[in-house]
Amino acid sequence: MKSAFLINRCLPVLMAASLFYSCKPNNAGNAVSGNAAEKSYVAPGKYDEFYNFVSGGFSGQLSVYGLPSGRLLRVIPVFSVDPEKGYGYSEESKPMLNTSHGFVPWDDLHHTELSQTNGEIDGRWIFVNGNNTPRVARVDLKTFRTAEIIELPNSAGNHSSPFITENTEYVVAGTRFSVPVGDNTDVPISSYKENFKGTISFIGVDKATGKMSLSFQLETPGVNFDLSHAGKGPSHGWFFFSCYNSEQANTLLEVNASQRDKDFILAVNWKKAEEYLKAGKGKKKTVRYAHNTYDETSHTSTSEILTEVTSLDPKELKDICYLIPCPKSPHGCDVDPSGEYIVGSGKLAALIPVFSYTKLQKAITDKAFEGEYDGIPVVKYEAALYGEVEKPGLGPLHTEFDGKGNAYTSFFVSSEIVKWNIKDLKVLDRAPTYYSIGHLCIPGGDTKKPNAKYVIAYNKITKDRYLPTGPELAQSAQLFDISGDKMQLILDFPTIGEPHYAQAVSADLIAKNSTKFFKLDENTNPYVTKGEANAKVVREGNKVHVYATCIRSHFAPDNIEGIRLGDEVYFHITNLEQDWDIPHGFAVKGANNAELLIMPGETQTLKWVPEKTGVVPFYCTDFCSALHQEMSGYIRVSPAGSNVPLTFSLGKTNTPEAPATK
Ligand code: RUQ
Ligand code: CUA
Repeated sequence: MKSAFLINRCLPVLMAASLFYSCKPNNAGNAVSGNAAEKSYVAPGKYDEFYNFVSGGFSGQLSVYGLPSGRLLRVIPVFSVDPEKGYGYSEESKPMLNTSHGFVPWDDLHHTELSQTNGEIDGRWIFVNGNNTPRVARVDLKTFRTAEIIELPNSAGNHSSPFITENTEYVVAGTRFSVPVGDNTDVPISSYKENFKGTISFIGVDKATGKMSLSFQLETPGVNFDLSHAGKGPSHGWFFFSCYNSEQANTLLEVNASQRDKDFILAVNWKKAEEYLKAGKGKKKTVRYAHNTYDETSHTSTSEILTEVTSLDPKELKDICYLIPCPKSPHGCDVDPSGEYIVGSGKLAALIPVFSYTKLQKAITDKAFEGEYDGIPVVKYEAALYGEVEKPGLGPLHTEFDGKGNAYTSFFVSSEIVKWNIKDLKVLDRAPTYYSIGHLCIPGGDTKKPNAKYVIAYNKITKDRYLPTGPELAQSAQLFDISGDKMQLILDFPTIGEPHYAQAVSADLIAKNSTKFFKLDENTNPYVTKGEANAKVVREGNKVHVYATCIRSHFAPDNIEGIRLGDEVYFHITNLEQDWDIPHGFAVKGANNAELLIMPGETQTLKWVPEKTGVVPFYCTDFCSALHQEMSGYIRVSPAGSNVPLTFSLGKTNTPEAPATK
């Protein structure tokens, strides 16, 4: 009844204007059930059962919530600078944001993918994508810090990323915007069809260390790759990518890229691609991309620029890529836990097609092709189709699975989650979301072993759901209990930035491995100071290196004189604490960057270029002890050429022979 109403109400809008407005569910009231508070309540001092890693969208960061409480546990800086933590501001972390375009302090983070072993979440790392300046990052789940960022050449709008294979062999990244590739990229935009290409990057992941390397790229037709998922179980060895703009339009895409009834899912046989690579069928291409790694013993990142990638051409290597027609402008591309069913979600389609891996293989063997698209064989729709979910809702985006034979699909336009059965394709339940859901997540919901206790909706629009905060309102997550037959809304909570994909995992898998502090003995930072006795200030030309320590509740040294205008001062601060949860902060008046937040056992460096003479205080910004307010010091800046000697001290008056300068 309701869905028919919504379809009637929304469809004309959708079709007539080709716009992608969303409808507000008509019963958008208080749909929370009676025992909701009980189900989402986690008593003070008690731990949550799940970690929920939620993309921050245009915040560029990754946030971590506890479930079922919805409590925000942490924001992990990844692609955007974070003055709170000194990320992108400390000398040690700046190289993390280096790219072939130089230092890039922001990105748009869309998707999360936890590392897997045998198709199950292993709790070691989480990968995330940077959409704008194409990058993939790996976050270490021992430290909850960004460990590595790799840039992707020949890519733009790195959206179809970072999806992984069942043993984390590869992380993939398909380009959303096709771009001119090769030596001359200064071409007319109107030459799109001839000069613009898509690419799919396969990033290899080292089993032991997680270290990423760009293994190879596939050069593809100039379409827009949107999302993807790897095969699993029987379909392990294959990857599936949705794409839109098979029209290859380059202007007014909302109209011109919505012409065809069907776009495609690209099926990639990556095991075959590996064989061709081994057989030397790849072509080396000259490119430029940055690869940045953070080392947790030196607490320092390094950035290198790499210049080569191996490219495979599926037009020549015929049996790597096949296209499956998929209605219409598909977004999500999701593979069920068995690995047999591939679900395409056409944003403008009024049904959900479910493809069969077995049928696809047969179609390929039988050459059941309807032709070629840009040199890639196109499998007949019916030959790969398992069946269609009819009238599921409007604007399907993403699907997750419960491991009990059911799928949960998000519908942006009709603003709901719809539960349906994979075998008989019947709709079983629907629940409104407030409002306009994008992604959704079931813990392990894209793996072989979902943990179907909850589904979480990540909503684009909140309108009247929270107290107004001016023109900009929070996005939100909504938690549903799915342990019974019907979805039951039990909580909603605002999120940071715009949440796209998110993943959740049982806390047991991660909490026990969490680092408590860094061992000072193991600190190999070149500027470490392993005790107050070693604190010093050293001048090298106009560079002054302050080797300082901090421990409750003082810095050593805390008085420094002999700095001159024109100097660059590097405060290398080592936190001597060896205890959990005792960071110290460091901030200097007038510094034009940020604070440092230094973890126990760690060394971090703040660069400061004084721009006027005088005495400048510095202090600890993190309330670390009863005498935190006393944790401060002074640094004296004299004119260029001044003869004030360089001195430093703690607990005694600074050199009496240093007179005030006029
Ligand atoms: S995309 S809904 Cu990157 Cu679906 Cu956000
Ligand atoms: Cu250290 Cu406050």
